[in-house]
Amino acid sequence: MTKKWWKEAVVYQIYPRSFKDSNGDGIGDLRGVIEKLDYLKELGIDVIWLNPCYASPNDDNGYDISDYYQIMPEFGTMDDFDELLDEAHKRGIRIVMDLVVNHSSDEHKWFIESRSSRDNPYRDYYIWRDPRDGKEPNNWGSFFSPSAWEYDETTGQYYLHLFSKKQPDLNWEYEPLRQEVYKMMNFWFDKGIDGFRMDVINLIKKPAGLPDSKLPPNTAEGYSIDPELYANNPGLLEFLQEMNKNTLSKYDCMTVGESVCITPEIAINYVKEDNHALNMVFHFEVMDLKENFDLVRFKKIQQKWYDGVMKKGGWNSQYLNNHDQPRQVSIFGNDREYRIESAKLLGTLIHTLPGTPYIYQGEEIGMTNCRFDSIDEFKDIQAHFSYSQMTKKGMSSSEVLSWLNKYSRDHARTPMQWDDTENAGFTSGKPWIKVNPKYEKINVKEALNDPNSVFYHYKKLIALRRANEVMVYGDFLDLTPTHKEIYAYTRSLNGVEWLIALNFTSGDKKLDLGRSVEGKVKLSNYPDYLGKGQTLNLRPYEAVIIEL
Ligand code: TEU
Ligand code: CA
Repeated sequence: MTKKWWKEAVVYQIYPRSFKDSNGDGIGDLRGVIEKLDYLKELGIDVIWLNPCYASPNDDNGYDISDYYQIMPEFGTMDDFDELLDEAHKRGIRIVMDLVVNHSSDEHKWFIESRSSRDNPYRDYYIWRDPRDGKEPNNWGSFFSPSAWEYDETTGQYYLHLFSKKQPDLNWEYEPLRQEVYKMMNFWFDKGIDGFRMDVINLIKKPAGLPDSKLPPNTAEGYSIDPELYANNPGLLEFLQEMNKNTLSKYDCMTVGESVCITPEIAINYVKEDNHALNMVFHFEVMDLKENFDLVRFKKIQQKWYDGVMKKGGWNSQYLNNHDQPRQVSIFGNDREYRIESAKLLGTLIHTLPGTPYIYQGEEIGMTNCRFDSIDEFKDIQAHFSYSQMTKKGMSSSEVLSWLNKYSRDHARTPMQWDDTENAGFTSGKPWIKVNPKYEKINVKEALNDPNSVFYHYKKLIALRRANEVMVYGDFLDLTPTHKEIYAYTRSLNGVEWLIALNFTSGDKKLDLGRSVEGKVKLSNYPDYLGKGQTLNLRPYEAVIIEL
């Protein structure tokens, strides 16, 4: 396995809007990130992935970019960005930006031009089609609105938008558009950034002829949202390779491509080193378990991605939450009696499974889901779309609210909890979104004062990874593929063998592993270790790393 810094790194994701507000307008900003760099240095992370901070009307919080060369004024200026990059680099922290090029904002100058007339030079930057029988060109549904098509009076055609109607899809078939994207990427690389997380990158190639979806309608209005049809279309790899040749290959950078509906069989083509496309992808297979977690299925997913990607010359990512997902401790752990233990267990899991671990802001202090009391408290466009779809399909508004209270993207977007002062120390003004009332107990200040906090467990995990190649390059062997409650596996490299044993339940569990479980404890979320001979003896949410 070739050695690369991005395989050894731990990435910390920052959602700038909710991280730290430096000027009291209630919105997190880049100077807020600068203020907290020493905190991140203390944690020990290697890379920051910054969610979009480009100019945007914020229909989808920055995933609708109106100028790829400008910083969103609410977040600061280009000088602030340059300073952030510089200050991060001084501390040995790299910065990865979000690349959102499946779509732009409808307020981008390309789209304003494009929609102005059929023969405008920018017309083909987007995907325009004639009406079919006076209606949409096909039956596609959008992730954020019923139809994926919006009619534009000026030119009498529809444009495609897989997300909101303020996020028109870019036309990757058109070479000048592709060259504009590469130029823009090189602009950021030349500033010194260290890579890109690529938003829904496997949607940029549309299926030839834009055929109707064969799925039965799945929106209340009769359209079919069909991610499988939109994703991984023939020709995508060639686009990624062209991008690599024109941009990525010229820099020492890392890339991670967010990819919907992706399997290891498909992903290996994008991330195999010899294919010169991406370094790794984010897949959704683990996230798909969130409404019905099943440890055996989770293990199968890990095994499949290890065999199908890591063993075949590619690399994986490991994450359990991000800005689009509920808080991991509320979904995969126990955010009540065992919040601390289970938060540490989940951290141990993603740092010891094969692949690059991604921490989402607040995860390192065990932040939980928030309670939202009415639909108005939700800020996310997707929450409002789900609310309207689910109520149209017959759910009561209280049923939808309780669903959103588990799964909304806004759980990740409540402000980072810095201390127990008003608004969790996030802002001196009025926060743009509700602060989770649990901040009085769960906050950074508290965590830093408690040697047993989730924070220090993460800090130790990161330090262990830095000091022990076995955590990065070690072979992975699942010892308990069918066990529903305990996950035990080894990582081994050059004669060093580590056993990782995790109890996913709130009960005491014993298990005869059929091989020795004794050795030196490298890290645990309990003060002692009860494993003897061949028998694991784990307390609720116990997570141990043993050097055998
Ligand atoms: O997310 C892509 C995506 O598939 C999400 O809409 C996902 O289905 C959902 O959030 C899971 O509940 C990316 C970005 O991460 C997201 O924030 C953007 O809204 C979206 O693309 C459009 O740019
Ligand atoms: Ca601010």
